[in-house]
Amino acid sequence: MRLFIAICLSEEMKDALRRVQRQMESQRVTGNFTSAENLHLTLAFIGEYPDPDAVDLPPVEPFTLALDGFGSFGDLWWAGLAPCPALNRCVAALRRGLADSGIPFDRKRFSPHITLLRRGIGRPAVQVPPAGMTVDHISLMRSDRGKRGMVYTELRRSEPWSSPRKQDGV
Ligand code: 2AM
Repeated sequence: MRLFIAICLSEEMKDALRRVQRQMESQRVTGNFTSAENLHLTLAFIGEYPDPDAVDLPPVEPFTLALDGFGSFGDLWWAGLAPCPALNRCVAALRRGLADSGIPFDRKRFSPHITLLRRGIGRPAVQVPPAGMTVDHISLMRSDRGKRGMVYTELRRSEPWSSPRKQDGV
């Protein structure tokens, strides 16, 4: 089973990202655009792993994410996020938990991005509309190759956050 951990995006965020994709299309940029249902923010990529139940998803103290910026890694084009220390803390806690439980994951430095286009041809110049969302959980996702591209399925969510005293079992 191919697994990763992600933040699933709100409809408002997806609408804003679809608008960015439409700007790219109107500039005759081509490639594999991520479908609206597949837009997500990856926090940790596990890859092939047989036991999804072993993956611990730490509760997330709610925080706000906001779209900010646009760029590319080679021919992969992405929308970025405003700097967010709470997001970085969430990813650090998640990755620490994975490491402690011996679950392998891609240890490349976290570089928050939402992939909009893969194998892009052209040089888009776009405006990313303002959009934001509150994040109160993270999701364990399964990735399968479907007939029309990748299919991402949410397997499980982190438990809701409760106050630190409760988290410590006090
Ligand atoms: P990407 O958007 O930059 O391609 C499912 O494959 C998700 O995991 C994608 O969002 C992908 O990121 C991300 N991912 C991170 N590391 C990966 C890796 N080594 N191989 C495949 N996908 C990876």
